[in-house]
Amino acid sequence: MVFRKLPGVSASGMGLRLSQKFVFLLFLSGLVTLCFGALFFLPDSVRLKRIFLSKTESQPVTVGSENDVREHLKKGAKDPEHLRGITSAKGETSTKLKALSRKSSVTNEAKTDKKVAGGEGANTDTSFDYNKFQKCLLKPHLGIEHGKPSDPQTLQRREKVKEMMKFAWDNYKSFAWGRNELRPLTRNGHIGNMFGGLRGASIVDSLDTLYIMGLMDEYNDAKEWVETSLDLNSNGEASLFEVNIRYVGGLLSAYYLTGEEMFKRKVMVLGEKLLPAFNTPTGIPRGVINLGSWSWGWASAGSSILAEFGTLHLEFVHLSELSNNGIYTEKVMNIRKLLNKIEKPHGLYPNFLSPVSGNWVQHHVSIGGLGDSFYEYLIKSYLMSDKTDEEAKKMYYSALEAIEANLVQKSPGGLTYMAEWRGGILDHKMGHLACFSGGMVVIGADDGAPEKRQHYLDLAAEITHTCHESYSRSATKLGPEAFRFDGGAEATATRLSDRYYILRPEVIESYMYMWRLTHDPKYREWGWEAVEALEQHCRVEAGFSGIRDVYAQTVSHDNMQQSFFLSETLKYLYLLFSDDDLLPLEDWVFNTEAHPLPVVRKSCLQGEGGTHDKTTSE
Ligand code: DMJ
Repeated sequence: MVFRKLPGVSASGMGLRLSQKFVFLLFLSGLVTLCFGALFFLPDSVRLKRIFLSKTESQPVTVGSENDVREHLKKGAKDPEHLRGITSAKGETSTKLKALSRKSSVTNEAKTDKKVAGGEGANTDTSFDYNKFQKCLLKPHLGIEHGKPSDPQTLQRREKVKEMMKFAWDNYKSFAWGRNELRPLTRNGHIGNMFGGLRGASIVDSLDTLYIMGLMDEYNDAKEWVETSLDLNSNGEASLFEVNIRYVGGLLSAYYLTGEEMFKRKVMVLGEKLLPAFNTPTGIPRGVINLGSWSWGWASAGSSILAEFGTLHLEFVHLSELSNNGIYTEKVMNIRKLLNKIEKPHGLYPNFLSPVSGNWVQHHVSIGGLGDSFYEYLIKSYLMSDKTDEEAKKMYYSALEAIEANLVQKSPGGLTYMAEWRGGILDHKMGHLACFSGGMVVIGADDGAPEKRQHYLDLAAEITHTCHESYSRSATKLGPEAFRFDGGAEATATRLSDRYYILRPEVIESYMYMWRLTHDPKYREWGWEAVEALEQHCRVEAGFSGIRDVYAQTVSHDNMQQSFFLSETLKYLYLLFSDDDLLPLEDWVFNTEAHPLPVVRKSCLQGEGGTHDKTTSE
């Protein structure tokens, strides 16, 4: 910059007066601060940013199931937030928590580094009283005779589902043991990049399913592998969401069902490794976390996904329960605090939020992928709190009201569906993932306004019916990844890329809840149709595989037995054909990967405890 000599200004001292020098210096320092601040908003790929804001992690991994919509991260979602100024919503709590979690994580890593296969013995408070917990349940968790149905046809169907689980498991064990998932056509294992080096996703996801089905030899093999071979000292980039719902959820539920202390120790170690993800200016966690090294990570300003940071609450509350350390609950309550405070377009929650500024990044709203389990966790947080979490309840019913006002549609053929919303414009499409919402609406039907109870039951039934139609209108009787209601389509996929089925559970999940809450036999029939279709089209010689086109008469397999098939699809089918006293809904909520977590009865747990021995079937 060139400074010209101004008339009347002394040439001495670079030609500037003291006050002018001061203004100039002020201007200069402002400029430097601005430039430095702007670095945070540059894309991660810009060299300058890497030089000045070096961090320990590398590029984000792809998250979500292989074909999951969360794949948008892989495509590098454009982040308009980069262009905005920082309006940090970070409150006092998150600053305090940042300091706390930094300390605890470092300490834990130092401890776990010295240990083998899982680093047991990390920050675990062993004071959790498992016997007392059991006494606080209202009913025995496995019911009378493990929920065995009295009617022979239902029993036979349940046995069939158990056989499917054993077949899926045995093949995983033979060809992919210790890997994350089975590739049934090539008979080998798949590791993928969602779990940051963690292995055995199918084992951890299967523990509770094997246990409730009474497949005890298989359960014991799974338990032994977790004990001896589940190495939590991995060092890769993982999806916080996927690790939480599958590993944390799977281990928590294995502990609560069996009382095996080893599961608790493992989950405590893993829980601590997730805490650094929350070290962002807002406390909204980033989607990707390096499990191996503690890092700030927040210089990476990509947006966080509603369904990911909104799907931690159930597991984190239980991590606090078991460790007697409030940090986990504080982390998720901080997320909720921000979501409550932020303005919501038409009362809706968009799918992307900047963890740096705490602002929405795009106005895309969906009950399917990217949004789905956030809504699920609101109502389940309320139910899991023994109906004491009034804030979750309020958020859930207001969100549902906004969804009904803006997204729920009726097709010309009379099918109710939940469209997607893009800045006020409706996309008349429903994803398979959105089909969980029949189950969600029905479990919340009783606790809304009394005059709305019947309305919610009807809405849940209509959505479940629509999702069933998406199955029955295909050649295979399995549903596509997404189906549309425009251009003459009614619950069918119009794009080639939406025609696949990857063994997803959501439609069957809604059948299970609808059955439990209405006992309308059609839900069991619909579930059985799905079993027959799975057997006919997805069962191959060495396991189960997804298919590429549900409308094709001759199927083409995708060579992947997803871990959620064992954890969710088969578990929900088994429950559908069991009596209601197997994992009664009064005592258990299922996380979004179908891992049962118990209702937290604070007053009972802190008081004398329940009076009944719930350890054995009554
Ligand atoms: C599962 O991992 C979970 O249900 C998740 O919430 C959504 N996607 C898969 C199953 O489709």
